[in-house]
Amino acid sequence: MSIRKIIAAAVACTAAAVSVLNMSVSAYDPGNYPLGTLDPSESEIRPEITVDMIELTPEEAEAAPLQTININVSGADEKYAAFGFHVVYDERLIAQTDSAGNYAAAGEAAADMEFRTTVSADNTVFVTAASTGNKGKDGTIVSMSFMLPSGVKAGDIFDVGIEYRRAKKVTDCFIDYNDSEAGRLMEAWAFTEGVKDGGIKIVEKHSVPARTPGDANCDTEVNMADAVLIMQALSNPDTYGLGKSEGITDRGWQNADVVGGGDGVTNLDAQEIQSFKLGLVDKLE
Ligand SMILES: [Ca+2]
Ligand SMILES: [Ca+2]
Repeated sequence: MSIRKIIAAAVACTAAAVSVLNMSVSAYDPGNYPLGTLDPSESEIRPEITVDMIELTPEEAEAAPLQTININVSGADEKYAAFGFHVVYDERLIAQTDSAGNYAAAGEAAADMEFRTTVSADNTVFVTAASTGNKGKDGTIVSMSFMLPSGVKAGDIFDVGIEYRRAKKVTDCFIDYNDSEAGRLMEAWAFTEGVKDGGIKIVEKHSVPARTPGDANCDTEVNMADAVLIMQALSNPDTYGLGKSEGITDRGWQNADVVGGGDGVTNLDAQEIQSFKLGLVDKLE
């Protein structure tokens, strides 16, 4: 398919979509995608198209009401030649334009593609990009900026979602350069399984990640390095102690206390982690 044809189809789609604009902001509905005989589970390429979900406290939102939301692709590095879809956002958000009047910018993963955006109606921005070859990469493909209203409070959610739309001969797309069977399956997967909506969520305070018993260095794994860090923190607290730049963190300290009924971090905790790694202890708590 030629680049002109792809872009023409995508842009024409925008015009057509205006006539079916009686939609609300909602989570992506995979039922919109016409599968026909395609079975997405047969697709070897399984792209995810993910919209950032940003969490802010009311104070943070007040201090920085202008927020950038990225749309990211994974699982399709150099597998796609063109994409087109509709970004629908909460009507309380005000989408920002750049100096040329564009409502969205290409991300680095779409840097080698020809990128376009248009506004098809209130709260909806159509984004499309196409290239001569499968030049679409994994990473951020689209960035948009939104202004939050003032006076937001905890519990407020401002959705930013992706919608697949089609009208007559023109449709949204996520396709490869040769318009191959594998590419058709890829598109079917992307629009039925791969879309993850996002937006801006106002929270009372940021959630603290759950404690991982034994993970003293907070790298998400429990291994001998954690036992070593505990022993270092105890024997050389000036370098490895709590609060030192190379030292154990608050969270790591909480993770480290795995034995002794909350008696604090001692060499017995390091030993317990070693025993766990040797299979002598079933579980750390
Ligand atoms: Ca660790
Ligand atoms: Ca302990």
